[in-house]
Amino acid sequence: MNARLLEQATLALADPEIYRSIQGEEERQLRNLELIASENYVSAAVREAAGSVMTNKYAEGYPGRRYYGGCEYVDVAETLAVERLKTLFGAAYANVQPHSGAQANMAVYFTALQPGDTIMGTALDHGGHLTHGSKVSFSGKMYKVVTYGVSRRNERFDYDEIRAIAQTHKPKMLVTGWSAYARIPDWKAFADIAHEVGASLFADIAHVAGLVAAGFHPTPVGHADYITSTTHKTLRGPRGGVILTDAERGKAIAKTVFPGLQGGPLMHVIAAKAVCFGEALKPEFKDYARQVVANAKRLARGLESQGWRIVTGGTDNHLMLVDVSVRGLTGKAVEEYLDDIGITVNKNTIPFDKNPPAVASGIRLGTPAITTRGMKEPEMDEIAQIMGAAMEDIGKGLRRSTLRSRVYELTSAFGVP
Ligand code: DSN
Repeated sequence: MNARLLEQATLALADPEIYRSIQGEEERQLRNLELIASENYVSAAVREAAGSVMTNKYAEGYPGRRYYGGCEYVDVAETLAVERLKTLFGAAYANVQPHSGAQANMAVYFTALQPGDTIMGTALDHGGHLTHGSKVSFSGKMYKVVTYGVSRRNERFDYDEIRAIAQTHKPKMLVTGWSAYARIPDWKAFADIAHEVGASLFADIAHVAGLVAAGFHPTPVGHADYITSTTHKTLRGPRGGVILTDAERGKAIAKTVFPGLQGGPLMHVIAAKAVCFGEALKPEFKDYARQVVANAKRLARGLESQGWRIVTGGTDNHLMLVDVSVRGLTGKAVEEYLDDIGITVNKNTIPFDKNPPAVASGIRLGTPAITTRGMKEPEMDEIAQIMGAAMEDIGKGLRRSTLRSRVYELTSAFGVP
């Protein structure tokens, strides 16, 4: 019996309810078309490291400076993770301990700001993230928040508008990086604006990190003072966060992460992050990232050719926002219909949305997961056709079973790692 089957058999006997829930999720991931822009499928090697015995080990501190004995092997894993990450992005300092992207962002704020300072981040409905100053997040509770968004003219950033807001409010930090912005940002323009008003520039590249690492998206390294990312989106690693900065700021970041915010690092996740960074350094990862972007462009064109409006008119990265309000639909209704035929997406507000987030006028689509399965341009055309037909069928429900079969036919032809 191979190791995976043996492990599954052990869990099935020890805890059949959890075993069944994991089996169900595994089947869902195989059967469904995963178009959530922030999700991906990790390799078996990443999964193995994340499920390894390193979960048993306490290792408060940093390699060579731990508060526990027996850290010689976890030190190897963390050092490899740090060095590979520095190489991947060309950064002087890397911290791989944050448990999540939100905690990485918190560490940046706690390092660079005092409570009550002003931060300037993108509004949530313009592609920002909760931790960039939303009032329901710690970031909106602890700091004064000024928001900026995209221009009404073309739904893209207008650097003169952003500069004017920064000059009026003089934030201590300009927050960039987006969960739903499909265009290339001008990192130098953001850095100039921030530095002109005495702010530091923070770039949260969680979404595009894999594309940046592979050279298919401009890097904020050299422009931003602090950079954070998650490791599980386009980077295709385990769930977690990382921070990049220069050597001087790195000393303060290290203290904020531990002991400031966290206790023991998740060494099994750090080992899996190291595996992910090793994979991202290989030439095959460039091919993957190139195809992610090509697939997104093709899918956007396919939907557009059927009369659906893509916010900003297309995409330069791995995601797109489809404005479904042009045909009187809501993001919520589209998400529900697509879920029912095996296509997983999320409803998403679009810039200047008239609907609240729980209803939304758009859906967000991304190609990282389906590209990992090996899908290419012909499959993007088929997905666009299926989605177009599905959205036409909302409120009628005449084509559900045919469309479900077409989705199943597609996913049956492409395995998952
Ligand atoms: N929740 C993530 C996303 O879906 O974009 C951002 O952290």
